[in-house]
Amino acid sequence: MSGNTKTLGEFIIENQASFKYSTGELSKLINAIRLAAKVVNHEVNKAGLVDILGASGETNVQGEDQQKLDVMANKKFIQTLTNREIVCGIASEEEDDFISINSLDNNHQNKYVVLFDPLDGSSNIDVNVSVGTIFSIYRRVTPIGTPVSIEDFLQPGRNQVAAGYIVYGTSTMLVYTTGHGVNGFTLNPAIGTFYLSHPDMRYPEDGKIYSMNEGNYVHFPEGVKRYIKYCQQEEGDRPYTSRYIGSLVSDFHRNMIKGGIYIYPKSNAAENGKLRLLYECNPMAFIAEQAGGKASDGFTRIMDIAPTELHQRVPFFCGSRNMVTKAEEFMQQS
Ligand code: P6P
Repeated sequence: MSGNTKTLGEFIIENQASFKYSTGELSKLINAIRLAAKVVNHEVNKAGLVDILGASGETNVQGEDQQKLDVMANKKFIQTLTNREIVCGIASEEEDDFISINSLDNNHQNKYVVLFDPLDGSSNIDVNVSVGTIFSIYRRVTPIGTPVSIEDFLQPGRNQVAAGYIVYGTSTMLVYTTGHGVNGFTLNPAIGTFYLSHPDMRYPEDGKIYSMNEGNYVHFPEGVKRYIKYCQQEEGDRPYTSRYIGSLVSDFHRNMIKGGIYIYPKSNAAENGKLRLLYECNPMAFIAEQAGGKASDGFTRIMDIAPTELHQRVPFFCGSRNMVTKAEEFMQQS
């Protein structure tokens, strides 16, 4: 990094005035996530060297085998967020229920709830493919001074005050928004500092990449099948290229840089799709929209969906605005 490249810490201070709530609070939140990201990054990068690979022998609320790194990442994010005197509640893909966090004065004065998927794409860990952390931040809606409750977590995505992801790839990046655009920071592991490497990230309006697990083709809704055939037709700038890493953060990140669409639809095997609304779809939708992209369930804007339960799943269409609109047209025909 050149000497004048801005660090994440400098960026937060420069921009905290634009955060519509107490300026210091955003810094504390992002700094907690920054610290946890560095620790998880260290563990992910050395996973092949120590016996941390493989399942921990436990399963999470989704019934999925928990990889040991999942468990470590979950604990690390909970620990760093708990220590910051700003969070009153945490929800995680790896926790059955939300966790209530009281303030040091025991008067429940903390104002924010954080929801996260600590290590998304964890099935890729053993094969050395990039994985990621996804986080979503809201202000509580129940009265300060009372314990946090489920209503504080079941807010529509449009209420988010911040959202982001960390992608542990060929380099480790932290990408986030507070509602004023999207900025990407790359970690210099030699000194443990994130530098502003991708200022004002924009989703190209069009793209030529479509990302989905076509192995489920026979189970897809007719509209998705028709959209896939549209992508494969010899016409104009088509056929498009199919790219699917099997790690949402990685597929999303590539598509935001190059242009593209990610689709995880419902199917006969997954009646609401696979991705979770609160800590995968909403934060990625916030980032996508802030970068000029689009995110829906094929019919309804993701961030307008009223959540009903902590781990609910929704179909997910996300990416370049014009590609998502075209896919929605096929969905609305069926
Ligand atoms: P499938 C990882 O488990 C994940 O939640 C996303 O990161 C990824 O895009 C998707 O599921 C992969 O699911 O069914 O294609 O293996």
